[in-house]
Amino acid sequence: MKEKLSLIASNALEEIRRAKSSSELDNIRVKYLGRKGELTGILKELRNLPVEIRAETGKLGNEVKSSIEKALDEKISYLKEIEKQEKFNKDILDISLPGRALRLGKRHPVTQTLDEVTSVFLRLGFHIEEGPEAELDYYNFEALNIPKDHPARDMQDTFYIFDEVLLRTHTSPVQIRTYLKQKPPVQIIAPGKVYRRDADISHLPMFHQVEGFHVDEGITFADLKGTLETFIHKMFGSEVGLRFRPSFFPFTEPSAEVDIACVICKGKGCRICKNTGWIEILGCGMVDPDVFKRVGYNDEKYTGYAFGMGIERITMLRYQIDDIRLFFENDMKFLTQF
Ligand code: 2U9
Repeated sequence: MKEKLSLIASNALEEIRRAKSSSELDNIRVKYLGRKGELTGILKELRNLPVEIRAETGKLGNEVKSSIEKALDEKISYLKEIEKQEKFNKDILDISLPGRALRLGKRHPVTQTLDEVTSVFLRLGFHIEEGPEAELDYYNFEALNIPKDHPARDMQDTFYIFDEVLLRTHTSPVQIRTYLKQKPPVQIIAPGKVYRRDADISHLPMFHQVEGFHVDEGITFADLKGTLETFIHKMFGSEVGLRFRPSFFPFTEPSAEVDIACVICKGKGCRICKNTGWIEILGCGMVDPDVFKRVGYNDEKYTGYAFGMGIERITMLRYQIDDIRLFFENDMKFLTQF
C-alpha cells in the first residue's frame, strides 16, 4: 500500500505540475481527492490493514493528501496570477493613441455679420436697445406715420397675431419705445429678428435687421453721411465706392438709399447688380418731425437721423451668396465654410 501511495503522490504532483488551467486542476482534485478519487479510495481501505502498520500507513496517506492539496493550492494561486497578468496585458490602455478630435461649433454666418455690424456701431458711440418681436400695431405702424389706410402698408405683408398685435415687420418700433422712455441725446442701434410674409431667393419670412438712430440738438444729414460712410468702409473695405440716392420712407424726410459699388464686378455691370454697377445695402433719412411730435420731443430743438439694413443681405454680399434660403437649411457643408 505504501508503494501505491507513493505512486499516487508522484503521479498527482506531476499532473499538477503540467496543468495549464484552473479547470484542469479541478479535474485533478476530483480524480485524486474526490469522493470516488484514487487517494480517497485507498484511505478508505486503511481500516482493513493489520493494526501494526495501520497507523504508519495512515500517517503516510495523510501526508500524501496534504502534499497534493498544498500543490493544488499553490498551482491555483500561480495560475490565477498568470491569468490576471494576461487580462491586464490584454486590457492595457494605450495612452499614446491619438484622441478623437472634438468638432468645435462656430457662430452662424448671419450671427457673425450681426456681431461685426454691432461692434462697428458700438465703437462709434452707439448703445444697444432691444424690443419685443410680438409688437403692437401702434408701435410697428401707427407711430411711424403709417396709418391703417396708408399705401405703405401694402409694401409689407404682415403676420398678425391678433387685431392689434403682430410680428414686427422692422426694428423701427424700438425707436418709438426708446423715445418714449428716454430724452435726447439718444444714440442707439436696435438689432433683431423681423417677420414678413415673403419667401423667395432673396426674401424669407424671418430675417435680421439692424436699425440705428441718433437724436440730439444740431444733428444733420452730414452726421448721417459720415457715420454710414465709416460703417461701410469698415465692413466692405475703405476702397469701396458708395452713393446716397434720394428715396422715400413714411418716417423720414428727406430719405435716401445707400448703394455700394457692386462687390462682384466692382462697378462694371453684371447679373448681380443688374448691369447698374451699384447694389443697394441700406435705407436712411432724417427722422420726420411728426414722429418727434407724437413721442413728445420738441421738434424745434431736436433733429435726428435713422437708418436700417438687412443683415442677411449684407452677409450675402460679403460672401457672394446668391440664395438667402441657404442660411436656414442647416446644411453643414454650407455652414462650415464661414
Ligand atoms: C423712425 C424713424 C426713422 C429707419 C429706416 C430704412 C430707412 C430702411 C430697410 C432696409 C432693408 C429695412 O431690412 S430692410 O428691409 N430699412 O430702408 N429704415 S430709414 O428709419 C426710421 C425708423 C423709425 C421712427
